[in-house]
Amino acid sequence: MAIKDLPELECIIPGSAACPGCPATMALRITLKALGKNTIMVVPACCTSVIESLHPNTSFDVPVMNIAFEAAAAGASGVKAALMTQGKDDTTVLAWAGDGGTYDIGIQALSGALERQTDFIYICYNNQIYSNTAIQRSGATPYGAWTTTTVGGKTEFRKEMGEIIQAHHIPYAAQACVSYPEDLYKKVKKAKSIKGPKYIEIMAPCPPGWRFGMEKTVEMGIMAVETGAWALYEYENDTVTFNGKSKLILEKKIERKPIEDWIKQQGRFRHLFKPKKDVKKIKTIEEHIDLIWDRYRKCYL
Ligand SMILES: Cc1ncc(C[n+]2csc(CCOP(=O)(O)OP(=O)(O)O)c2C)c(N)n1
Ligand code: SF4
Repeated sequence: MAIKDLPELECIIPGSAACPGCPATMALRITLKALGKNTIMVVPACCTSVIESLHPNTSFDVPVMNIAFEAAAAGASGVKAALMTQGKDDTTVLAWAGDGGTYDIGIQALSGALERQTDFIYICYNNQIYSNTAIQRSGATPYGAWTTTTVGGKTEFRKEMGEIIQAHHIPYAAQACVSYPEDLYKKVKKAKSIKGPKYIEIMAPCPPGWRFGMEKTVEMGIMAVETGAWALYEYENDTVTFNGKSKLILEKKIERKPIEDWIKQQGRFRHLFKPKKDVKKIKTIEEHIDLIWDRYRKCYL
């Protein structure tokens, strides 16, 4: 599929409150092209709850229920139950949350909904920070990254959310990236065709949060995949299948690019290069990515 073959349907109409170059809005456009208008979204506190509605206007052309930060998956479970009571089985329920609302505060509601086999799609757009409240660290923030709560660079590694999701043995999960819209579209379409809980996580490079120019969002996502900082894969029936460049990296058909190529373009890692290059910390980041890929190879090859 080529990008020109994506449906013309637009459920995110012009005039949103997103920053220029916003990955969340790009991901939403593609997701809703795949799901169509018969979708009800449940959105906790995050950038999207601002993007969607500066009262009295909205740029969303699907119904949205805003809910407390920790409650996206619980709210979606309630919406699904209400629809079932009304015999409306064909409406897709989509919980849409940031990484703060997923990895951290919303994880117990998410785990509960997955365990209850709720028939819904949960999408986490992962910009690796709490961006709506001005860039605090989350469980998804990578080691070494500056945020307003990790001023010298984060000292912990990011959580492996994909492995936590897989431990729930749900019918479908996937990792995608906003820079690969056709791949994202196909993964959302597949999720829509499967009954039960589905989880998709979308890498979403955020220009103000990561400190790069707004024209570079797509490039930052491509670099995340090509350096191995992010992997594209699908999880189905307890089997993980890598795709795109991630498959080639997994099978060692190509070398992943050095992490420095990616982080040196982001102001959140500037302290690792100026005033002096912090070779030790950059090596720590590189070695940790190698460790993750070694684990992927052991588990999934
Ligand atoms: C219980 C609670 N704590 C804190 C907040 C303030 N708050 C609103 S949005 C947000 C950050 C959300 O981060 P994330 O889920 O990563 O989404 P993003 O902002 O990056 O889109 C925070 C901390 C809140 N609304 N509710
Ligand atoms: S801070 Fe980042 S995620 Fe939030 S609206 Fe701006 S670009 Fe989008």
